[in-house]
Amino acid sequence: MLNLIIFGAPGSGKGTQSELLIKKYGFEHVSTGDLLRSAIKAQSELGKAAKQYIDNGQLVPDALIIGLIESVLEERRPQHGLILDGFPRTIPQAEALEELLAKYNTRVHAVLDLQVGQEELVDRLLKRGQASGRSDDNLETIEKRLAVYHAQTAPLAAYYADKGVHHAIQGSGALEDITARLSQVIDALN
Ligand code: B4P
Repeated sequence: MLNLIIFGAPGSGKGTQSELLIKKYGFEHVSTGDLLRSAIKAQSELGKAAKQYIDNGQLVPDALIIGLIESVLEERRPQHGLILDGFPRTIPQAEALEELLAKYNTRVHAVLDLQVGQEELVDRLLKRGQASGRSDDNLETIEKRLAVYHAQTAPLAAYYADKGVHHAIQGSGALEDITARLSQVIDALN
């Protein structure tokens, strides 16, 4: 089974396309953003620690995220195939993921990097903010999240290109066209 990372800037469609791919292929979905928002809602220790970072547009510290992923992988055995959505977001997270997957004798098979222009990203997130009221979808926080993405997360594209698993995917346009582009890569791996 395949372990995929769906990668891209905030608003690039990671969550949206993950859901469509799960319907099509039946992967397990692991979204660190969703897990953190659930932890905040449940007012768990993790949620309390994560809230201030998310509301400020910053990344939650690596140690917290890596601990979270470790327990999720224990629960949902990676042999069944995963879509990791929003993780890893830093080089230390990527290194930790490699070690964790190796424990299950598996690895990252592909990184699907959704590429969308900056203006469109801001536009999508502002629209979502109006509809969902998500605390980090306001202009000031969106701009911070995009800056954090460029500084801390975008370097992962080169990290995974070096490993031969990075795929750049045009992330603008109709949802089904983007799913078709992602599927081409997945089908070629299968
Ligand atoms: P996430 O929940 O991962 O938030 P995100 O990067 O903004 O992406 P999201 O999944 O929500 O949006 P999508 O691209 O699907 O993380 C939130 C916060 O949690 C982070 O800022 C950070 O603080 C923390 N966090 C999470 N993971 C972490 C980690 N590993 N390490 C440290 N901190 C972490 O975009 C969706 C929007 O675009 C939707 O509104 C959708 O309708 C729209 N859209 C999608 N496709 C479209 C299309 N083709 N055309 C038009 N609109 C489209």
